[in-house]
Amino acid sequence: MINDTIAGVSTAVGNSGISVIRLSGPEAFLIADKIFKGKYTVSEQKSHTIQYGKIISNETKEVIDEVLLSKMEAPRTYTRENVVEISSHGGYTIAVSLLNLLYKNGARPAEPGEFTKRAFLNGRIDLSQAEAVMDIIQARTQRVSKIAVKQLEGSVSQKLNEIRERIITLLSDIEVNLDYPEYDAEEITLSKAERAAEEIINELDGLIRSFHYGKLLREGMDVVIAGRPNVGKSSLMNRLTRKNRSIVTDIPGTTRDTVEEYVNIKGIPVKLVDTAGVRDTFDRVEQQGVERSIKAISDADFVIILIDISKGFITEDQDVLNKVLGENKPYVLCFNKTDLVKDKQTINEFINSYPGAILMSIYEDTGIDELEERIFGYATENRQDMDNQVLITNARHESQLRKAKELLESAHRASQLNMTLDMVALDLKAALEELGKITGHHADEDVINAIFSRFCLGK
Ligand SMILES: Nc1nc2c(ncn2[C@@H]2O[C@H](COP(=O)(O)OP(=O)(O)OP(=O)(O)O)[C@@H](O)[C@H]2O)c(=O)[nH]1
Ligand SMILES: [Mg+2]
Repeated sequence: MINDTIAGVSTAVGNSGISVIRLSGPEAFLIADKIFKGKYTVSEQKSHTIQYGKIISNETKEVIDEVLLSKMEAPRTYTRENVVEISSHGGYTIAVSLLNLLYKNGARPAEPGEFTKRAFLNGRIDLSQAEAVMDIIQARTQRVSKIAVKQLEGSVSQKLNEIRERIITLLSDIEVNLDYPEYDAEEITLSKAERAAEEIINELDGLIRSFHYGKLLREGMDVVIAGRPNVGKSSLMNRLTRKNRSIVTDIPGTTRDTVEEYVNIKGIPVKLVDTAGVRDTFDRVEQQGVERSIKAISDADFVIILIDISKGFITEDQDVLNKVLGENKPYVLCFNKTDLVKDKQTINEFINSYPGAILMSIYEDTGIDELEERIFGYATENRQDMDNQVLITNARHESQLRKAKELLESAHRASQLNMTLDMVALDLKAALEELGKITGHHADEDVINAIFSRFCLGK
């Protein structure tokens, strides 16, 4: 039972137009009444209305600020508890004095994520929805926030409940057979279990597969620009970020370290990494840069290999390509500086020898759109329709789904091999538990605390 009242600033700390201080718990109205003077007391005020008034220190009688106070009576509130929100002028010092006043009058400082945790503990949302709240706050592109909002509305929870429901139905069939063996032959129930398990595995598989796209959307994708020196890597970095982020000169070996910058490519958050040109060198600084380039390639989700078409595809280019192939990374070849090649014949030969490569001139701004399209295409792999499906974006959820799938596979094997129904039931029950950890039906306290501690204060 939660019996204390918490308070916290829900807006960003610093100077702003207004700041909102939130109180939640059984004493919220009583505590607010001790420091608020308006036309009505907070206890008298109608629920879900706002009133104007003053915050007055009950020790010094000093007016702290003039405010608007919203009253929301349980259970129709964010936490399902009595909630008061005070909108004050947005200065840091005012927020601090107001909070201190609330603490002196019986509230306790809210921990990070504690308001949302209460919404979870009071049964308003499940764990996957609470995690979606944090994803909405942290979303880097609109595509990501759209998916998080769907999860908050319960898309993941609904899907999981459907799957849990199917497992429960199967389990109850098995229980009936165990209790009344005269009802059905055990083999019939076993073959029923085999089919049902197969269907459930397919459902789980679909969700697990959606995580590839979901993860890219949520965490972004690391795209590395690689190539030998002087091919235009830093120029491409600057063009894609629309900033003068990297130094560009005609001296090979200009970039000595990896340079990172975030960009939004058609709704996919991308971390672009410009690297030092890869070549054999005796310069010790450059050597270290080259080592970093190679490390960047091995950490990449996708590699852009840039080639200077006016110099042809030379051994050093092949070395870079071999590194990328050796790491088994998805990549695209871009032949840059086409503006320097006047004869069509050479260009055509390149296209024929390297199908799928992009012709590019950063000077003439050609090939850039095609490159962005290619990066987006890789991230989504024709998965745009997935925006409208249930999408797993959370690594914790994915790992629970995998555990549940393994247990169902074990149940499937057991029924296939005509083992006892008891053994099948055991696996199914364990799978239910693993799924329950996603929504919080079965989550243990440590997991719950770890999840909410990553929230920001006041949420
Ligand atoms: N003609 C032509 N020159 C280009 C093009 N793109 C880049 N350059 C020039 O190529 C030279 C090298 O460009 P950078 O972007 O510094 O090349 P880099 O690959 O980062 O080189 P390192 O950092 O030394 O590895 C500069 O003089 C650029 O202006 C292009 O599309 N056409
Ligand atoms: Mg460079």
